[in-house]
Amino acid sequence: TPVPVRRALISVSDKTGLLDLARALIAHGAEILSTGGSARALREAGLKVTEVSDHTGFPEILDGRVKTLVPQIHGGILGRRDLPAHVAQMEQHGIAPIDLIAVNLYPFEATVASGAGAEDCIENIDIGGPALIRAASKNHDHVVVLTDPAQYGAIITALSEGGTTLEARRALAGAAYARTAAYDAAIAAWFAAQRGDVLPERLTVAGQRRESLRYGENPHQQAAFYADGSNRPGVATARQIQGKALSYNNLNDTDAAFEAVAEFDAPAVVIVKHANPCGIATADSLSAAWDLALRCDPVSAFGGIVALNRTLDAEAATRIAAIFTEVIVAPDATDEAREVLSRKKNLRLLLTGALPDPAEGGVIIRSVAGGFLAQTRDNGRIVPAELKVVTQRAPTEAEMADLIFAFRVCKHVKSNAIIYAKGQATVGIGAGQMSRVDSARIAAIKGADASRAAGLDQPLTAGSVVASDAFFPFADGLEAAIAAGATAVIQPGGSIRDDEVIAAADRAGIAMVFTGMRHFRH
Ligand code: 93A
Repeated sequence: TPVPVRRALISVSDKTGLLDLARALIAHGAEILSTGGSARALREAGLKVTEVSDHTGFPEILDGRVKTLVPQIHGGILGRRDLPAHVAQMEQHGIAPIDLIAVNLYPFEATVASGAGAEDCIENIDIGGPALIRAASKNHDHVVVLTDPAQYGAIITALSEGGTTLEARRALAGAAYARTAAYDAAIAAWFAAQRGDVLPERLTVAGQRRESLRYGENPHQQAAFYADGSNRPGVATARQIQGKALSYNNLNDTDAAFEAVAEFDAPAVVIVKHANPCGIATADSLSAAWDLALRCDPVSAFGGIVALNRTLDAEAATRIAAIFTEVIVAPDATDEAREVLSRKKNLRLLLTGALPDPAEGGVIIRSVAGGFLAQTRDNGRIVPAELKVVTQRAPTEAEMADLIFAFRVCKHVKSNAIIYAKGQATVGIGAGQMSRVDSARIAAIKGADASRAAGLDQPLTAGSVVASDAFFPFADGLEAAIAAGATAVIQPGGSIRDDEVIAAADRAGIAMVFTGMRHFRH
């Protein structure tokens, strides 16, 4: 049988939906108890409310640090209505039962995200709120616990049907403990970060489900998308303007594409398939960059994910929409560009508002059997001044610009990664091979295919530069690149056979630079 609400406690920092909830409670005969700010908001809306301090006869003290941490409140929440001894004790101490609490917490996460100082962050650690939530959740046999305005609607409906069911209260209790766990996880992470300890002894990963996905990588897998509260610009901050719902694979690929495109300052386009770029270019305009990115592998680009690093304009939108594209992601889009894309009903357009900072820190998580691996983000970025020329010939200025471009691309291509580039555009990408020499060969084959598709008599890799995400263990990978026509090479260096590799480069008269930094991506 549904349980009605005779007395409710409302104490919320986020006042969204507060008045609708309170009106419904009052309409169904409930008395409302509330703390300072929440009570004020209710009174100002003309609703009848009792201050917690009037109810308990004990004032809010210590700047509000102790508002609800009193026996009259916690006894009213925790007392079992089905145990005569509990009922008797509550009566003896003048404790009135509280049947519903609506509590959301001091905005600790948002305060940290705003860059506030330590004192401010600490003052935003809520103590009384989690205590209320945990108490009400424990006694969910009798008490409803609301921790999120998104939950109010269903409860307002339940009230009009006579009260809440045990099943509903149990679901809310589970959600409430997940919320307080995530809250404490955020606090623990903040303390660790204060100590400069990004990978602490205990690491709790918390997330808020953004959406349930139709399935995972495959239809027999369940999946959901969680946001971690960091608000890093990208899939988690994106607004979907049009198109079908995103799939798990779409989100994964969109993330890869958007992280990659953020590496470049000039107008840039990244086309991703199966988490690897199949074309990346920068140019004077997005539409020119699109043409170059598409040229790299027009076959693979079909059904791809396209990321752009600035506001999408109508011309670029028109060209991209000319081929089948699953997702376009950009910081923003002009009205004209949106109009162009609106004719492609299934195409998803995501606007993120901003670009992620590739140099930003942060922790990356990947699950393994029995646990997970955590590492700091690969925010390494090579700078020209730190590159070491190791061959007799130094790269020309144009070669140097392409070498830096190609190595930035490497960071976003699965290992073993070999990238041919010319004129700030990839012209051959070898990704995810178990041997580096195979990646070099595949990249050259892709380059030859692209050249044929573009109707060129000379392969695009002729006169290109080549980047390798890790050192060449033998000269063979380099020789494959030389055979494809590369004239300059960028690689981390550090192999015990560096001398052989440098000698092979010198024999061919090509230039080579060492970065001293590797970009494995697995
Ligand atoms: O300062 S607290 O840790 N001590 C308390 O006793 C307490 N009771 C409720 N924080 C406490 N709250 C929190 O106050 C609630 O979780 C809510 O976020 C906030 C609502 O305060 P107000 O109604 O004054 O805006």
